[in-house]
Amino acid sequence: MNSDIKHEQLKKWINEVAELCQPDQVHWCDGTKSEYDQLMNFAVQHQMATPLKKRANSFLFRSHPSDVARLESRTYISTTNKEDAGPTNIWLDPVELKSIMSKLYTGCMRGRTLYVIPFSMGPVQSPIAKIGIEITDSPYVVCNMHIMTRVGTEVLKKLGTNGEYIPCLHSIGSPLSPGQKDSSWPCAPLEDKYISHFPEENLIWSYGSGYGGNALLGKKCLALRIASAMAKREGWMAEHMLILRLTNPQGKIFHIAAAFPSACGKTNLAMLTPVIPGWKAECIGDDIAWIKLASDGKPYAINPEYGFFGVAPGTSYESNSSAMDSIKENVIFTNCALTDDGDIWWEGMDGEVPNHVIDWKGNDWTRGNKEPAAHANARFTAPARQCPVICPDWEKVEGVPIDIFIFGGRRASVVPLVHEAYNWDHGVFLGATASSETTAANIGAVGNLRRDPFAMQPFCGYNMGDYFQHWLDMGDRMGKNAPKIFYVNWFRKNAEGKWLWPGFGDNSRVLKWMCERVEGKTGAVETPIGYMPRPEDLDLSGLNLSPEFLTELLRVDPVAWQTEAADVEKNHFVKFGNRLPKRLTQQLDALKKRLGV
Ligand code: SAT
Ligand code: MN
Repeated sequence: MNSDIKHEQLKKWINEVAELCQPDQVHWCDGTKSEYDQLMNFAVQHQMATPLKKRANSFLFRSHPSDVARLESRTYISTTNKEDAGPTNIWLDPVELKSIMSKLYTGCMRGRTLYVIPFSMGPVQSPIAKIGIEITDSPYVVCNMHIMTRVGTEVLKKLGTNGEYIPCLHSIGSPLSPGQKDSSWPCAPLEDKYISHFPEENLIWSYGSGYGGNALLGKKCLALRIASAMAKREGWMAEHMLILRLTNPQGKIFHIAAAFPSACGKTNLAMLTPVIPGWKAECIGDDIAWIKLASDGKPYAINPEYGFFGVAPGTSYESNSSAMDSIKENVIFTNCALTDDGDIWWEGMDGEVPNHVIDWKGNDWTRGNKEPAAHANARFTAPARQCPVICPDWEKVEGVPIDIFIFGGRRASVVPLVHEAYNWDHGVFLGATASSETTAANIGAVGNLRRDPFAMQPFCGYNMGDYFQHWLDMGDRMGKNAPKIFYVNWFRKNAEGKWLWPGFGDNSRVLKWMCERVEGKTGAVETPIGYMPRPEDLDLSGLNLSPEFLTELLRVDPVAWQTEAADVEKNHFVKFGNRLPKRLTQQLDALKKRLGV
């Protein structure tokens, strides 16, 4: 196939990388099913994957116990000036970082195949789409990329002889000497792992990890970190947002884009089954939105991905039946448990807990074992087209017009079920001060409260202060077409530690209120933190929610919010120095005034 490639610069880059990494051979991916099947056969033969008897064309992989999630502590934004990476990113000088990594890359693919994956983020013909070329030595990565992105010949055709692409270099960092037996999940030790971004030259270098966002470089690395920097330069938005279409009983359509941190229920909200009669929900994307202003002045969003890389534990017919129906066949499972009859299992799945499974580490596990059988960040990789509620317009090249932005996170206390921004600047303030308890999607402590602005803390490829300004600028450009902005918290608990809100399909009640706010059809009260629904403004019919729970869900505690405001001022905004837009300081002052501080 190499001889068919007409893009001289691309061939040159591949040759240079091959010389550096010294693979046994080079394979150009064509994205076909037979290519996928061959790679899966290879993985099965080498005991890297287990075919599942109960799910057609589906496979289970178990990762190395040290390589189970994104690694924020080894993720770098490498810009000429440190200030351009900003206070929320880890920075290294590009010359230094490239020198360290070039040494690691030297000979790192010995005994392996170098795969060249031409992929498109977004429908190939979409004016919003971007092309990437990932080089990897991991068949697991190639198969995942087949599902998560549009891969192959069509992409190369679009690239032509001199089209632009984003180079994404990946190696698991585990060369094989002649005759050496491979392990089932080769990877490099922690101190050699690097997930590096050079936004000034749209370049990604990743080394040492084979897991998720560290290795499937189209996702967080390209579609968020590099794309956010491109979007800033080019006047569009790359956001960590699901995209959802809601249709009300009168047939009016609303599009919602919602940002929540990793493992906070984006996939569940993206596929929700409304509990309120007559409302319909359809999924467009579950993780990333690329948004451009069209000639009508409205923001249009596409989902740049082609599949779902969803958190498995907790997914069930009860919590997300559409996700369960999306994963019946053609799925890659990672770090789930294996049942005795050849199916997968995880904590929170419907039905009985099995008596015996093989756990994610490959060991026998029996019911009652204190350790979970599936890793908390176990994942399924499934084609988006298999989702029963995928929107017929999910691949529309021009995207869908966004009416509502939502921000949120996991907060056991303080933050009420929902509040609405007073205006665009206030909405940007809500995004900029978003906070959440950390989850297993990143290697590190779980449950720690942190600021996660716009759910982009791990994914913004430049100075977050400049990113805040970009949001303000986009609002100025949109004017009256700017979507309304809301903030939600599905995770508030009572004093006994019980969830106050049922979540999942019942979240449609909150979305209904938002749509009615957009239409000017329902009421709200002004509170120090924003507009909020009165109990009678929410459609709670058929929900058995105690009045005490409802009161607590909608309660704004001024003292707790004074503490929040002080935390924003002293521990958060202060980090951004002169890159913090004045308009956000004004929003903080206005909040403090409303709180009587
Ligand atoms: O591993 S990923 O980065 O793709 C998943 C996530 O953190 O959202
Ligand atoms: Mn995500």
